[in-house]
Order: sequence, then structure tokens, then C-alpha cells
Amino acid sequence: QWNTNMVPGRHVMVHLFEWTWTDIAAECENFLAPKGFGGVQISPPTENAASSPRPWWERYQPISYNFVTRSGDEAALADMVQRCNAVGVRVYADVVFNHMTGYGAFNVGTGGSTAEPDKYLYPAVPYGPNDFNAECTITNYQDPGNVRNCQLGSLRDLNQSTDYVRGKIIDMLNRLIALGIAGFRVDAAKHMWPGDLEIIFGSLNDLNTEHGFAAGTRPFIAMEVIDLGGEAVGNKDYLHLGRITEFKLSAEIGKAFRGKTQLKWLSNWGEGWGFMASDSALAFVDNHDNQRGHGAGGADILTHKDSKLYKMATAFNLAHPYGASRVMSSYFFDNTDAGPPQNADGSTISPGFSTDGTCTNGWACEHRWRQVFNMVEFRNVVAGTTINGWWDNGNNQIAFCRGGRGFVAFNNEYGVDLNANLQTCLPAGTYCDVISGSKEGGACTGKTVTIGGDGVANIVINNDEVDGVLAIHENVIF
Ligand code: AAO
Repeated sequence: QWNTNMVPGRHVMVHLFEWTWTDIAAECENFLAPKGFGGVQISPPTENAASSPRPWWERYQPISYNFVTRSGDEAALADMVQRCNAVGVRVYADVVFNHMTGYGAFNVGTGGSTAEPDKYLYPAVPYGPNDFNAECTITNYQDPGNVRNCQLGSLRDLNQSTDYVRGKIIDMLNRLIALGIAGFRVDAAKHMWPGDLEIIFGSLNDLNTEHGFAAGTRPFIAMEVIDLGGEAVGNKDYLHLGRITEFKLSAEIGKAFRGKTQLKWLSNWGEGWGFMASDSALAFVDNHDNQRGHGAGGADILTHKDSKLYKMATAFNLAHPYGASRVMSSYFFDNTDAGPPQNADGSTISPGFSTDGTCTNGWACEHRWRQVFNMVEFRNVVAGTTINGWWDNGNNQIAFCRGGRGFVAFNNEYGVDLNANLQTCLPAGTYCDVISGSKEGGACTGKTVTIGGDGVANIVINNDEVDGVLAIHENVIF
């Protein structure tokens, strides 16, 4: 359950936050597969309470386990999963089964189902009062019972210790597995007892062999546990069940590239910084919560809004061997509650694509930024190697090799150029920098780097350049 189940040679998943199933299917075929992405995390497919206006977070207020949301219906979901698997892009579903929607004015679902949360009635599942914990609200993160048995806000807290509730959850997850889903991002895992999760995960079917999975393949599990230290419940309680979101990395990488920590200290990044074991971690720069001030990480989280620093942090996360990598793909927002680009009737507006491949229609599409998708290829090329040849200038200029297959350098020095002869660990030759450009045909559209027989090259990153990072690997020698 720690294995992402990606096809060989691919290593990075992208969170296509709030994309419709139809648009994801096309993106798998037109972009994600060709660029070497291994998987896509999709927004919750279960029916949610639809309110007005349509905030993004309505999707975390389940009203039934029917697969019908603003992203599409079950037929569209099935078609998308089939099309993505057909081109080797796995699909991970964000699943919300800690709770059901809370009390409030709007209790009609995106598929027309109704509920009466005040009375704990969700007839479209069905769930009734016996399926929920006694009414109480999470107020004390030092009390494991309060964290697990009470409500997140007004969200009705399911009691996963009963066979009936477990049965409904297992059935919903197995229906997704039958469609070809490769695994799950488990919402609010911290608010469920590990023992209950162990029974639920252990009861899931093997992945569907009709979608290219070997017989006996277990679903990938990535639990959302916010643990920045200091609370009674944390990663340690869930490590035996699957991978966990490493929010410490998201918080620390933002501080580092904002200059609050010198980059030289990244030389022991990962477990050396107190993060969980690499093989247990899901590593990301930002997520859909903390890019808009929800969840955890605070003001230092880097997002698409901090373009240059964000590309540096993303390049570092993809160049470093720590964890399984997830790239965020967002839409632009001013209001932190705003849902995706939408028409007057609330329907989602699809991304458009410029001639340079970037998105239009209000979508940020970080995954379509050259500096990001080229680093996805970098991660694929250097997979299996460790870090070697670490260099730094004692402050905010660093560089390192990945085996003899890749080399990356960063200049986050304020007002100082990087211009140094560095060991790249690569064979002699001329390489294309994949940050300032790409290798297209027989030429580099950006910088070229010439490496001598001793592996040394003159590496230049001027302080005023668009990007503060340079990356080369064995596939872009020419
Ligand atoms: C909305 C309204 C609520 C209302 C609710 C029901 O905002 O006021 O009660 O509807 O009507 C999302 C939105 C919520 C939204 C919800 C439902 O973010 O605003 O509620 O949909 O529509 C906790 C959970 C974590 C959760 C996070 C948001 O532990 O699992 O809150 N994330 C997931 C999803 C998220 C979703 C839900 C769960 C619910 O990713 O999108 O909510 O399905 C501490 C704790 C954390 C805790 C945070 C925030 O974090 O450690 O566990 O996360 O507080 O409550 C420092 C500390 C750090 C601390 C942080 C913030 O960083 O180091 O530990 O400060 O205090």
C-alpha cells in the first residue's frame, strides 16, 4: 500500500484539483502520458452537498456515495479512468469517509440526493443516527479521543467501528477499484482510528487486472495526516497503514526558498530534518488546503503565486530522492473560498491551452510550466540513484548530482550571481538546461552546458535571471 502502482519509468503524480473527468481524460492522453507523469489525483468523486455560491470545499461535505459531482457522473468517471490507464497514467481518488456533510441551509447533493444532517439522516447511502458518533466538536488536538470521535466543524462524524459503516465505506472504495482506480488519498485520516482504517484497507479488493495491474496488486494509500509536531495524534499512528502526507516538508521548503533557512542546510534534507522515512512519505510543495490558508503550513507555503521561488522549490522537490512526489495544479483565485472557473450555472469551465502549452480560462496549470514538466522527466531519468557530489557556497547557492545521470544547481543568493566550475558527475558532452529551455530536435532552446572529461562544467545562474535553477541529465545530451 506504499507503492503508487505507476507503470515502470514514471514517478510523479499531479493533483488536477477540481478538473472535470472529461478534461482529465484528455489531459492524460494529450499531456500527462507524453510528458512522463505517472498518475493523477482527482477531487472527491462522491456526491456532495451543493451550496450557493459553489465553494471548492463543498466537495468535502459528502451527501451520498453516488459518483456524481461537479466533475461529472459515474459514466464520465469510468471513461476517464479507462482512458488514463490506457496511456499508463494511474488515477488516485480523493476519498472522504471520515464524515458526512454538516448541518446548514443547503442539503441537496450534486446528484439530487437529499439529507437531513440535523437528524443524522442520509437516505441515499443510507446512514442514520446509529452510524455516527455522539455530537461533539473537535476542540482539543491533545486528546486522541476528541480528535477521532468528534466533528470537524459541523461535519457529522461517522463511527467507523461498526460493521455497517465499514461495509458502506468498503463498498464505495471497491466500486472505485472496479473502475480501475489505482489508490486513494484518504481525507482527514487523522480523525479516524488506525484500527478501523486497518480493517477497511485490509478489506479492499486487489486492483482490477483489466486495467493493466498485476493480479494481487494492492491499492496505493496516501493518508492525509497534518502533523507538524506538538499534537497527541500524528504520523506515527498511521505509518503501518500506507504513505502519509509530509506537511513538515511543505512547511520547511517554503521557509528555505523564502530565505528563512540557508539552502546549504538542505544537504541532509529528508529524515535528517525530522521528516518521516522517505518510503512512507508523500512529498509536495503545497496542497489544495495550504495554498489558500486552510489546513497547515502557514504564510511561508510557496504557491504558484510566488512564481520564481515556487519553480525553484518544485525543482528541488523533484530533483531530490525523498518521498513520492506530488505536483499541485491549481486555478487562479483571489477569494480563498472560490470554486473552479465556472459558468453562471455553476458548471466548470474547461482549461484552454495557449500555443506554448500553458493554460488559459483561469487555470494556473503548474504542471504545464516547462520548469515543472521538464523536472518530472528529470526525476524519471535519475530514479534509483542517490544524492552525490553536494556543493554549496556556504549560503544560498547549492548543487548536487544524482548518480551519474543528472545534475542540478540553485542560486537563491540575493544580489549575487552563481558562476562556478562545478563537478556535474556526468560524462563529457554538451547538454541542454531543462529549466531555461528544452532539447528540441537537435538543439537546446535554452542554455547549453559543456562538460569536460573530468565532469566539470562552468555553471552560471545570474541573480536577475527568470529562473534560479539549472538542471541537466543524460537524456538531454546532444
Ligand atoms: C467548511 C467550513 C467549516 C464548517 C464545515 C462544515 O470551513 O467552518 O464547519 O464546512 O460546514 C475543507 C475546508 C474546510 C471546510 C470543509 C468542508 O478546508 O474549511 O469546512 O472542507 O467543506 C484539519 C484536518 C484536516 C483538514 C483540515 C482542513 O485535520 O484533515 O482541517 N483537511 C482535509 C481536506 C480539506 C477539508 C477537510 C479535510 C474536511 O484537505 O480540504 O476541509 O473534509 C491544525 C491541525 C490540523 C487541522 C488544522 C485545521 O493544524 O493540526 O489537523 O486540519 O488545524 O483545523 C499550524 C499547526 C497545525 C495546525 C495549523 C492550523 O500550522 O502546526 O498543526 O496551524 O491551526
